[in-house]
Amino acid sequence: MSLPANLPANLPANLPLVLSPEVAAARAASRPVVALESTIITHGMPFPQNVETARRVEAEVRAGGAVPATIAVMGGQILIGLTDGQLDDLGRARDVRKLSRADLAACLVTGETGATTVAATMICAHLAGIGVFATGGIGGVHRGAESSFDISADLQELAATPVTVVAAGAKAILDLPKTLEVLETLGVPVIAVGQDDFPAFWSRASGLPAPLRMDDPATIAAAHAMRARLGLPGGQLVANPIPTEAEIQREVILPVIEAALAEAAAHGIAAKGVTPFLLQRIFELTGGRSLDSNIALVLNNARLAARIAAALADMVA
Ligand code: PSU
Repeated sequence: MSLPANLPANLPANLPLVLSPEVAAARAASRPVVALESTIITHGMPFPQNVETARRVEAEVRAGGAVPATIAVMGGQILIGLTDGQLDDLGRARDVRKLSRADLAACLVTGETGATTVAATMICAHLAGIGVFATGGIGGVHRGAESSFDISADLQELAATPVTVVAAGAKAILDLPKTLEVLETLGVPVIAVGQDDFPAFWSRASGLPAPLRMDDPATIAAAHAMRARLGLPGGQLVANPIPTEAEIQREVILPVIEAALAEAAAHGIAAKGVTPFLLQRIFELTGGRSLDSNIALVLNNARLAARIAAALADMVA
């Protein structure tokens, strides 16, 4: 395997990692970088809103004083920071693999194109020395998990990999009480921002208290650094509620979720297919409103992640 020319000196040289020149320069100078995932582009939103949103999210990170690093797998390499053309190709592509911890290495070996989920993005961000990552909502414990055993690998990754993930909570299609229970069991700090309630993706409130609350990005960055000093593995989940003007009230979205779940069950949708199917059906059933909310919450998360990354960089400097 050829060595990427633009690796900073402090990264192991045999990794199949290619940092964009902008990300490599920021890393080398210890300037703030925010990782961004690509499954939200390929499996979470329709074209062309997916590409438009990815660009707006990157712009939001830049406006917050950090460098965006959108992560995907192409041609046997993990790309940390995509060009505009690569972003567009990914947004239009079909049959892109949805990569989690289990299939990241396989995709690198076969040379297929793969989009990274929260779990895979955390792994790649950590390999590239990036500590902060913004997404929409993490995966979690699916409803009916007591018989299906469908629990997202994102939860286990939060327990294993030291990256702070900024999300609008977990997607409300999930069983949120069980998701919080598993996060507690795994020792993952769940930190609500600006409120006590754990946010529910399209809605600000879930009716469930978050275990921790921190309203200041510098405190979140300090907690990230403290975990490293203590030698604790794993990251933090920063649960940032959707802006009020963009939220869909729980009583409005819950019946829509129930309808989409019933359809998924009737069609026998399982495993990796469940979340993309539900997001698409909820988009259709809300006449596109769920997508507008999803876009607003991702932009909001990118803004906060940039501030946390900046605070972390200040601590390192
Ligand atoms: N956030 C969004 N939309 C998405 C996702 C996050 O706003 O589609 C993706 C993330 O990549 C996350 C995945 O890891 O959904 C969860 O998939 P699953 O439930 O199959 O683990």
